[in-house]
Formats: sequence, C-alpha cells, structure tokens
Amino acid sequence: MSGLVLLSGAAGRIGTWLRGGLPERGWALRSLDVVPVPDVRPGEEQVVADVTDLAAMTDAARGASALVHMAGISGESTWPAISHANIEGTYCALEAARLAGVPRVVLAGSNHATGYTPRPDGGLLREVDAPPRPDTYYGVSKVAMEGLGSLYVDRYGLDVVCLRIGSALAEPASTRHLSTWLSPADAVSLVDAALTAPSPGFSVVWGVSANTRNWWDLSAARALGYEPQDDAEVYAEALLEVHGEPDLTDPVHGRVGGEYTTAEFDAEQFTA
Ligand code: 15L
Repeated sequence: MSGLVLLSGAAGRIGTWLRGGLPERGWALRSLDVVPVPDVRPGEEQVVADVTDLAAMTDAARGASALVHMAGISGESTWPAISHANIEGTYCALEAARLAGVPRVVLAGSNHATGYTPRPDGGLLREVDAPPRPDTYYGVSKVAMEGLGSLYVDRYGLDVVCLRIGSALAEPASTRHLSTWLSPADAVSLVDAALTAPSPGFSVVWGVSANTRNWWDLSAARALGYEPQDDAEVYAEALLEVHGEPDLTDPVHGRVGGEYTTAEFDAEQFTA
C-alpha cells in the first residue's frame, strides 16, 4: 500500500526514523513539526506548525491518506505541559484528520498508559489484560490518547491504531530494555503495518522488538502484519556484565512502566 502520510513530530527521534524508513516502503511524506525538519529529502513535503493549532493541523492534513501522530512530550513533565502538548495535541490530530477526511490515524501511545500493571507470573501480557493503569501524568496523557482514538473510531468511523511503544532507542541501555526495546527498523515496520492493515477499526498494540525477554504479547501487533526483526538479546552480555541479572521483584522489572512507577517519578518532582 502507499499514499501520502502526514507525520507529526517529524523532527523527533521516532519521527526521524520514520522519515528514513517509510519512503522505502512506498509512503510519501508530509513532515510536520514545530521546528523545521533537517535535511528535507526529495519529494518530502515540510510543514512547520504546532500540533495544538487545529486550523494549521487541518490544513496540513488535507489530501493525506493517513496521519501518523508522533508529536508530544515523550516523558514525564508538569501537568500543564503534558495536558497541553499531549492531550490537546492528540485531540487536534484526530479532529484535524476527521475535518480533512483522513481515514486512518496511527498514534504514538506508550506502555506508561498501563505502567502499574504487574508482570504476570508466567506467560505473556496481552493488551486486553492491561487496561489503563497510568504511572505518571505522561501515562495519563497516553490513556487519554487511547480514549480519544476509541471515540473517533466509534463516533466518526476512522481507523485508529494506538501503539503502546516500549523503549524506542537506537540500542538498549538498561537491563529493562532487554524486554522493552523497540529498534529503529522495527519501529518503521510497526508503523507500516499500522498504516497497511485492512480495516483495523480501533486497535491497541504493544510496540516492542522480537526480544527474547519480551513479556508483552506481540500477537495483536503481528496480526496487523508487524514482523519484528531485532532482538535486544544481542546486547544482553554487555548489559548484564555491568548491571547483573534483573531482579523481577524490583518494580523496574516487575511492572510494565518500570522506573516510571518509582518514587523518582512522583508528581511532586514535576510541578511547575
Ligand atoms: C516512553 O513512552 C517514553 O517516551 C520513553 O522516554 C521511555 O520512558 C519509554 O517509554 C520506556 O518505557 O522505556
């Protein structure tokens, strides 16, 4: 499949990976960010706009066959900052898609929407068994994202795929990441699957690579057509040498959201 994708947050980390990978998979890009994207490629369109500017977002969405919404604050912050950038920003993205007649939206959700969910005793954790249980204001914004996505499917008939992204990094940097890593190439593959899957309706899927130590079930993502290629285990020896084997009773390893569920992330640390 192919078509024109409006990509918000195009200058960010995942946005940059997608700018590299989606054109190779046949997608034309209209890259939007609040700052100019560097090194615009031949054929790539560029829009400088704030995702919370509904009029600008609606203009930018015209003619696109899908919107990939990666914009927003990518970690914990103050409530005013999170609610504006992430909740208002997601509303504007979905509303712009509806107003401009864009039929499909892919949302950069997060595992932190369900961060306090404990690791199961054995087996894999399915998305349906991990309802909203946010670990931070950031996590709350990702719950709101899932709620808004669901609303726009049921009320307006859009297709919306919300990716509960794990740790999207060039390389795993901690032993938690041995389970939660999403590689750059797999991020491209996951978004491509979310863009291509026939009539997904509203779908929420974990976004991780094919890690040996995964405990989040990838069946739902695979059902969309996602075929992850990378495995964090290739980094295990070096990380375990420094940090030791993970203690699964430690919240960092025993809860979906890891360190976001610890005192270090108390709201008091993030007041304006
Ligand atoms: C996320 O959603 C954040 O964007 C990122 O900063 C990491 O905290 C990541 O999750 C993670 O859980 O490792």
